[in-house]
Amino acid sequence: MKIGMVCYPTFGGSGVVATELGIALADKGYEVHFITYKQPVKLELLSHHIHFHEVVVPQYPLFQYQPYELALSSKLVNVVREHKLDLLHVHYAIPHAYAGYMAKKMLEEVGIKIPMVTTLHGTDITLVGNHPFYKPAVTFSINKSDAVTSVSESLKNDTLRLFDVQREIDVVPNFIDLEKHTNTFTDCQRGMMAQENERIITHVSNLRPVKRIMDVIAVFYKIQQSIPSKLIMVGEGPEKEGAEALCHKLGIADKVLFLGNSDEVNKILCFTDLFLLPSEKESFGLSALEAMASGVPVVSTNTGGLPEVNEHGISGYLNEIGDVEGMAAHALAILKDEDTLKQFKKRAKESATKFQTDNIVPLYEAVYEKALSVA
Ligand code: GMT
Repeated sequence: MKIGMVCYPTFGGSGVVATELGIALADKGYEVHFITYKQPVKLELLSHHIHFHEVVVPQYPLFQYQPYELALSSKLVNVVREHKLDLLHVHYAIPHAYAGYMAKKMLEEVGIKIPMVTTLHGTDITLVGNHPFYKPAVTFSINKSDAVTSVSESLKNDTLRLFDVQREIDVVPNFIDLEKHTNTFTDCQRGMMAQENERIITHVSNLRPVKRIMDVIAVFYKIQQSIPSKLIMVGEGPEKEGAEALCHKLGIADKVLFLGNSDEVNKILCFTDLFLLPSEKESFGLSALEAMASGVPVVSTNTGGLPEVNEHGISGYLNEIGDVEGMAAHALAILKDEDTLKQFKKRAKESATKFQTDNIVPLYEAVYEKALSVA
């Protein structure tokens, strides 16, 4: 089967999932064509099973906003025709499902029928897509997809609650290649980051307001009052400056390292003792799963799909949004002694196994079969 994969090529979770899915499908013999404006960050190896087609948007001074959807739908038409694709899989509804539907309609004009699968990732439903400016177009393109998947039960429920959706939604959770996250490094180079007696706490995200970055700093502030520790902040985003300022104000700037975007998150997780994710909204929490796969317990909020990933009292703990005291108390409960920490690390890894690639990719294959049969 030849699949056109449409996604955001940047560090966001939806692009990572699309890329990992494309790679896993190519390993199974599918021909996968990524169609996006830049080569996806995690797509290192192009092979005869993996192709990349760049969507170029020519700049024209008349346009205040350059029409990316138009360029994408035209590119989709051309790639589908040239490479005889069988199916389109678009990740993140805005504007990919809309552009995909336009491409489908244009292809119908020349006698080509191609099904479109839309995967909803989170903010395309809960934050951006729900805005009245976008809602009619998002509702329309979800309803016009031949199959729709969401990355958690919680996101499925949000979609049905917030949108007038007539389509069935299949839940296909995000997944992880456990081998990549198995600590094969003999030396995690922990010494580069912290003293022997210090615990290492990590947060990875796009540092947007929805991640509640100030709560990360506030929770860490309380942890370091009881246990010698360091905080590693990975990612770039609009909250970074404010978070750095807060660290200075609290007098903990020397204990917090802002590393920026990194494609070596696995190495950082290798020496991490605890992962913090105090998000306001999180449809799944791929970064929490990545931490768990590396044997790192997670203290997170109980929002959205997080309870489907982080098992309370097993892989870590869940707290109400904004409950800084509770998150700090749970972090200290995990970090208090070697034995407890060891138990949580072991169980975090075990909890991650149900999301391993081999368990989840067949669910997408079944969705593809279903879309092909209804289109
Ligand atoms: O975390 C983000 O804001 C990025 C966003 C994306 O679309 O790339 O993440 C969403 O999709 C991820 C992959 O499915 C999920 O793991 C994240 O929970 C989800 N983010 C939110 O719902 C805020």
